Amino acid sequence: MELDKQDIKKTVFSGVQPSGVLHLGNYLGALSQWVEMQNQYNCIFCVVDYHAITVKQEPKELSRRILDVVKIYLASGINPEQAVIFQQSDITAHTELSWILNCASARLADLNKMTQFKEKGAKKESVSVGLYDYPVLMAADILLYNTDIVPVGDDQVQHVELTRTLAERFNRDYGQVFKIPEASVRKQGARIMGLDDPSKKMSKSASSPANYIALTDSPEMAAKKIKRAVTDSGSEIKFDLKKKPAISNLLVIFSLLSGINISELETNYKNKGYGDLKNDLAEEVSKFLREFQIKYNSFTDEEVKRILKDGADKIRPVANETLRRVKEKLGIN
Ligand code: AQP
Repeated sequence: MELDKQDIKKTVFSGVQPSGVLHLGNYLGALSQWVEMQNQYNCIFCVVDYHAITVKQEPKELSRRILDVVKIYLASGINPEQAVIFQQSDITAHTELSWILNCASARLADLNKMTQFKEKGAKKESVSVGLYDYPVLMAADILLYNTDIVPVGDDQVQHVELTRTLAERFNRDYGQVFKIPEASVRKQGARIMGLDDPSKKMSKSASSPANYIALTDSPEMAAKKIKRAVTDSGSEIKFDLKKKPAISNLLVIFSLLSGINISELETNYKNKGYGDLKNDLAEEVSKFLREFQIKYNSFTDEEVKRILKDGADKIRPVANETLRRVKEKLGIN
């Protein structure tokens, strides 16, 4: 029987590093998109712990955070009955394929172009080789599962582009193995900016907690952070990324959480000031966090460990089969 094209679901793969507390940027830029996709696609969501160790982590904290990231996935609405959730280090094919891509596809010139390394590396006195090489591991993560779509925030688009380059180069030089994936970036929310500095993205490794709203911040703390967020000169509430980057960022967060589009928000705040916008947004964020955290706190560590084990057991054969085909092409199977 011939399969109808409609019946073949596309595969979606994405992940988050357990490198700190997840924030609204992670949720609005990535996780909320994953939730929408799980009904339509074959979804695989990973906790990318090997990426987190590219910078020094405190071991006890890291193992705690791995479980917490899964709880965040679940609280965001990812359903483990629909989507596979697993821990990267549970499947050895990731590091094996990464090494192979390092040798067979990746070039220093490719990695030298990665802007995220330049930004992250610049802040540190000593930089690990892993931090430099992490886009190749990310390519391995994606390519192992014959991924079609990679939902990410816009800071990761360059890494998905590199993944395409490495896959195309391997297919050309050794024979067809890899599917060529595409990044999927939200029109709105692809880059939520820091509350303390709208020229930098909201980031879990930001030096000041005033930069982000953590998904585990108390609603009261989050409200305070919104009220203290930097604003722009002038008083008009208008979406204008160039002239009003801070207010535009607050409007994007407000719009995504409330479902009210930005032009409607501009109209609603026509004769009002920044303080009014911040008060209402603080309330919206607090309401979101209250509901989110009830769900987050309802999952036990035992449940999470079972979900991770089941996820890895289910998906490991797909990764191993891709790796087998790669090794065969290289003559090392
Ligand atoms: N500010 C952001 N706006 C929109 N999307 C964002 N993402 C991250 N920050 C924003 C997206 O969230 C997903 C998971 O990111 P990650 O944990 O893999 O690492 P990252 O992109 O490096 O995120 P952070 O918060 O900046 O972490 P650190 O500080 O540890 O590097 C990705 O899809 C990302 O695009």
